[in-house]
Amino acid sequence: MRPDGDADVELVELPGGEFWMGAADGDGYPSDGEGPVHAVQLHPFSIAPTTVTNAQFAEFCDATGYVTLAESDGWSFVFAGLLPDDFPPTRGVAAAPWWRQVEGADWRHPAGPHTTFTDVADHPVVHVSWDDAMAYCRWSGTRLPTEAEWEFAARGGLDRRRFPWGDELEPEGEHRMNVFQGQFPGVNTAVDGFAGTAPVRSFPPNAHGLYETSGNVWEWCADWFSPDTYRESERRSPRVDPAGPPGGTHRVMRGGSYLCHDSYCNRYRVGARSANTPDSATGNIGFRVAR
Ligand SMILES: [Cu+2]
Repeated sequence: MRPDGDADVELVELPGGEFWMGAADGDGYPSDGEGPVHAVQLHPFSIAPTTVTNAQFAEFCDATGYVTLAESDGWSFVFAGLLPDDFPPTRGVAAAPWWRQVEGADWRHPAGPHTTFTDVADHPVVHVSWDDAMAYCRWSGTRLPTEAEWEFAARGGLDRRRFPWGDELEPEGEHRMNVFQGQFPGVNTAVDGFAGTAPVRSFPPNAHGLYETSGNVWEWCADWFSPDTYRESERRSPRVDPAGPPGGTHRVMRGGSYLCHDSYCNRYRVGARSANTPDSATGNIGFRVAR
C-alpha cells in the first residue's frame, strides 16, 4: 500500500486573487442563497482539471481496501432512465420518483449490478458520499476544494458569467456541457451525446484548463452548506479564503449534473449551489480534489 499523500495527482495551479462570487437574483432559487454577489479574495491553490475518475478511485480502493458507504449498505440511487426496461421493480424516492433504490448499485456498478466501472473507467466516479470523497483525499494527499475555490476555478477567470464559457447556454447551438435534454424525467434525447455520465474531458475546458465544471456530475466541496453563507459573509465571515459556516447538516455540492434541466433545476450555472448530507451517495455525485 502506498503511503498517504503519495498518489500521483494531476493538479492545475491557480494564482488566486479577487473575484465576484455568487449569482444575482433572477436565475436561481431564492432558498439556495446564491446571492448577494460579493467580492472574495483567495490565496493561490491547486485543483484537479477533472473530477476523480473510476480508474483513479479504483487505484485508491485497490491500495487501501477501502469500502464505500454504498458498498457496505448494499444499494444506491440510480436514475430510472438508466435502468433497462426489464429491470426488476425498485423503490423510488417519494419527492423524486425518478431516483430508484437499486440493490447492488455502487461505484463499481454505476447503473446497477449488471454494469461495471471498468466499462466507464474514464467517467467520473459516482455513488461516493462526502465521507468517501474525504477518504480518497486523505490517501492522495489532497483535500476537497472550498466552495469559494471551486467557484473561482469553475469560472475560469470570466467575471460574473453564468457558465464557464460565458452567458449563453448553447453558444451557436453547440452543447458545452453534459446536462439533460428532452422532457425531464421521462424523455431523455441526450442531444449533447450522453444520457448518463460522460467521460471526463468530453467538452472543451475553461480558461483555467478545468473540464466539466458545469454538468456531468455534482462535485462535493469541503464546506458546510447554509443558504445564509453569503449574507453572513457580508457581515462576519472572512472575505479572504472563506470556508463556509462552522457547522451544519449538509455539505455543499457544485456544478450540476447530467440530470439538470432548465425546466426544474438550472443549477448547472457556476454561481449555483446545492447540498446534500455527507452520507448521501447517488449516481450523479462525484468530486474533484484540490491542494
Ligand atoms: Cu440540477
